[in-house]
Amino acid sequence: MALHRVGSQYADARPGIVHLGLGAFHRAHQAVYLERNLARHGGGDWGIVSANIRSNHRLVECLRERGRRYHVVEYTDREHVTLREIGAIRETLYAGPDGADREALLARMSEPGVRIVTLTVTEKGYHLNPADGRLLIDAPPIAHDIAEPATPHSAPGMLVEALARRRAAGTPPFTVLSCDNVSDNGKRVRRAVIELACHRDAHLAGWIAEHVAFPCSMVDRIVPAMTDDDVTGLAALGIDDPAAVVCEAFSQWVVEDDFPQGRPDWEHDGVQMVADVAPFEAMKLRLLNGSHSLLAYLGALAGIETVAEAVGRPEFVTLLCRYMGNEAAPTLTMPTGTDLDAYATSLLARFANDSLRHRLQQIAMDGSQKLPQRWLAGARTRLDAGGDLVCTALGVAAWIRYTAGSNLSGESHPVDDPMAETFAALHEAHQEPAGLIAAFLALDAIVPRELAGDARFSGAVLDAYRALNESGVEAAIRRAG
Ligand code: CS2
Repeated sequence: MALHRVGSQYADARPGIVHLGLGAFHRAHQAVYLERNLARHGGGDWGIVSANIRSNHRLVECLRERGRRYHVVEYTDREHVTLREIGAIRETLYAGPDGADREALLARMSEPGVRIVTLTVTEKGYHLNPADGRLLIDAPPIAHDIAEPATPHSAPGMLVEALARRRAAGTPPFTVLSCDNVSDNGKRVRRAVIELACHRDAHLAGWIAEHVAFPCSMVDRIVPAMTDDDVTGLAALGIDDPAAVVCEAFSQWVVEDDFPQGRPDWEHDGVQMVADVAPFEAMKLRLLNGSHSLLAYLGALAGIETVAEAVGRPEFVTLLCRYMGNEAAPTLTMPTGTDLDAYATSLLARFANDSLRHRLQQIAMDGSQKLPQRWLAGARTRLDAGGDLVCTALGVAAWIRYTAGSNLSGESHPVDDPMAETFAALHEAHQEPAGLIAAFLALDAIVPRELAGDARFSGAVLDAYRALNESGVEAAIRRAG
């Protein structure tokens, strides 16, 4: 095996970025770009203070104990591995509900030297209605933050409180950069923050609307949750690092260039700084993430465990080609020169990387939050243009069947989704496919009304659902094309 090692060598870096959501993705994506930046400058102003606000206290402690250094293991394939040591995270904090470091985090976010706050809190961490982007004011963390804004529990609450403190101190605001797989992520987090601020003080909300920049960004790197096999693989490389992350070699970050208080010179670190992220975001969400979700639900129903195993089956490759080429790509308007066929081909190669164990169950979680931007927004465009939607409808049918909590052989799996209880109640109430499909499509927090009301779409989902139950995943895929 060819192992390439890259150490972390600069002496120090001042904290210029606070990050909310110290998960595997942040460690393998944004922190790697910042590591490159700090290495190039021999340190500088853009060290990261990284915090968890909801879960994983243990990781925060673990990084603290290890001097905040960890490894990113990038697999091009089984034979080519790059091992990076990362030192860009200079401080880790846990500001979960017990409040341990909450004040320390808010104090950091209020420092003039901190000019950017980045987020990977997952789709559900913004507490927005997935279908229309309105703030869910009854969600417990948001209700708490409306009642007690100075001790926030949610990500939008943290942002509002820190911005209020900066405003009161006459400190210019930070720029807010969402790095989650949400379409228009900057606009969405802006809306969440302003709506929440309105509950507190209209002047604060007005100040945020006028002075705070919320650029959009598109992030891409496949970073599966660590498995026991990964840990064994690392031990074979001589790495004993409980905070290590394993990922593919590919990485992309496209960022809207709107940072009034300054930013790292990311363009020299491989970040694409652009005027408009929207086309890149839609391309990635619909082609990559949309394909992932197709594999996740159909694969899980067929008892398949990982992405690489699924794309090892010809019927899944045919399905993805058809979905990307006929249903997703035609909904995109890309800058001239973008080669969507080449992008789709590169995705198939990335999915086939069997040095990663990317579990379908991981991708299948939180479907209620993911499907609107992955499948449903494009499906509306497609129907408006009079196109067909067989693969998307099959995906939706598979998702509905998946939420019953078992695969087609009757083996059970957990349904990990903020709406899991609603799904269970719908399955309980509707034994007949027609009623069940109608009830799921009527969930307007997920399915846009125009789409649910379109008989071509609902008919296709019902047909696909019946085909799945009657003849199984492989036959249902064959039927789709
Ligand atoms: C995946 C993503 O879990 C999921 O839903 O589709 O995490 C995907 O691996 C990343 O967006 C790739 O950039």
